[in-house]
Amino acid sequence: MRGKDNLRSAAQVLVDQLRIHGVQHVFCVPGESYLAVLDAFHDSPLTVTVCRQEAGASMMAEAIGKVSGRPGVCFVTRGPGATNGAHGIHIAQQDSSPLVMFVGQVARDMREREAFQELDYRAVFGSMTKWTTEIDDPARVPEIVSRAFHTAANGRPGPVVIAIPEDMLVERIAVSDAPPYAPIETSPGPAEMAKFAEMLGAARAPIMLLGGSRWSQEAFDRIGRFAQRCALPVCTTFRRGSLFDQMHPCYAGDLGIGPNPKLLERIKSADLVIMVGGRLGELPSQAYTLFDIPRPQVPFVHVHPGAEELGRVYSPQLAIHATPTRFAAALEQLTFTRAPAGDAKGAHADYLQWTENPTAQPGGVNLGAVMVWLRENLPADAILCNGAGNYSAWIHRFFRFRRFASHVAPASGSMGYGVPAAVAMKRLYPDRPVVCLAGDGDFLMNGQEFATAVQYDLPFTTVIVDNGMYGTIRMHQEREYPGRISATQLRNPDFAAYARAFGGFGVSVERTEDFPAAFKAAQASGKPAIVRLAIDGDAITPGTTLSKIRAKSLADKGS
Ligand SMILES: Cc1ncc(C[n+]2csc(CCOP(=O)(O)OP(=O)(O)O)c2C)c(N)n1
Ligand SMILES: [Mg+2]
Repeated sequence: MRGKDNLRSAAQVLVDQLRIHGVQHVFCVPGESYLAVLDAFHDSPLTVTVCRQEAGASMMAEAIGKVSGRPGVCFVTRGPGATNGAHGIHIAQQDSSPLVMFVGQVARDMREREAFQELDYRAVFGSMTKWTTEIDDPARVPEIVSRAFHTAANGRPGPVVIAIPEDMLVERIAVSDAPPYAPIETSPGPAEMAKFAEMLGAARAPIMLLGGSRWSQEAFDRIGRFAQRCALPVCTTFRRGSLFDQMHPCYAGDLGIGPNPKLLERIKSADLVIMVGGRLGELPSQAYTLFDIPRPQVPFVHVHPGAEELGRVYSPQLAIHATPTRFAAALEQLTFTRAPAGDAKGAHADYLQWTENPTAQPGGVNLGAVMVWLRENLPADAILCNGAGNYSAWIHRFFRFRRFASHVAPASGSMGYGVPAAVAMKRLYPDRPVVCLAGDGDFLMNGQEFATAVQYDLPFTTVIVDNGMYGTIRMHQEREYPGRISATQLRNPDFAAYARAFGGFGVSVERTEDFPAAFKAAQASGKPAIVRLAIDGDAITPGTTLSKIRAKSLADKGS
């Protein structure tokens, strides 16, 4: 909007620029350091979600970037707002998600005095972002915002931080808008694809691993068709389960924490490993034990949109610098002189067997049975969000994702992600069912965003897996220091009452057979809801119990 002088404030230019770059949602916690932007929101068509803590705001923006491939946007105030917001920045970095975070900054003439809440953002965020900058000259707002969107979204996506001094924001200027940014796709060359066809045609036990970002529904469909054509087993890497239809006849399973031992055997005995989109980081590489570094013992093809990631840890026989979307498109054209012959059938049978039935668990509620009920009763377009904790092992093992981007969870292993991600998903897709799964520790890291869900009438259901502890760490404790419980016990609030106090629906479940009715009641309430599950602390993973881990460790240490 222009004033009487026919000029716009830098804040107005900035907000106009967001619209031009296709932004619909911004997430924020307000601050006096960027009042002029808040004012520009007033007249803009942007949908603003005001949050309760900046970690929630930055995670919501990251979740939008993760599922859409377009930069999510959040605004936080200087100093403490910025450091709270760091949480989403780190996730965007590790998960390769495009994110632009704007941070209010002290006035330009006060800088370097350690003015109120002043920070040097280039120093603070320098190692966590693709780019951190500060806008000194209002005339450069269009240029810098344009660069931020290109930088965040292209190559290997990631976070960008832009500090905006408060006096700069109110300056009135005549400046032209920059055009919308466009994602830059990199395609594999004919020589790389010919080599790929030759390697795949020669392989007798190939396997494809999917991960990273820069995917699309179309790429998801194309990889599915290609896998079928080549009988190629395909597995997904940690927290990327919805890059492939898990009931596809070629789906081999989830390569994350606690994978199917048969899947690990299959990968170890493969004669060709193809990693598409991801980095083969610590979790999918099973703490860097699966393959030799730098040259894997097995022919290795790495397809990645960031040239700097190719050869970073693993030196591939064939490096393909391409986005997964373009690589998937190129696969459709691929011809073979020798037909590939993978064991997709065997791989999928192993997957089905590993995930079919919940394992026996101590206590009244079997989380495996809950996951099986959810997979059988949620529609395919449902979105599942979660954070970190051992409870998520049951999701990875028993839930079956069927649609692209239907799982929104941090590959970075960050707790507190599920509720903000669910808020963002319900903002983005009001008509799709959204379910959040959270541990009791995990939930209370950003559980205050339940208030945001109530404020904007976002009816999603949060299932809280309440085992009264930071279970993951207790598990590690029992393995390393058996019987010496330290700082892992939790005394929890009444989570159902918490939901009601916020204006939502709350119910507590003590037995597996009561879960379906409780979940249905939560959904029927039409409100943000919490279904709290009382979980026996001994039920620590789908495969073993806490007491068995302790007993084994004591026996090992005694011997
Ligand atoms: C932000 C953050 N802080 C700490 C950790 C370390 N950590 C990983 S899992 C975990 C415990 C999770 O507890 P809970 O959510 O109750 O799930 P549970 O393991 O009990 O199922 C902790 C503290 C982390 N991953 N992220
Ligand atoms: Mg717990």
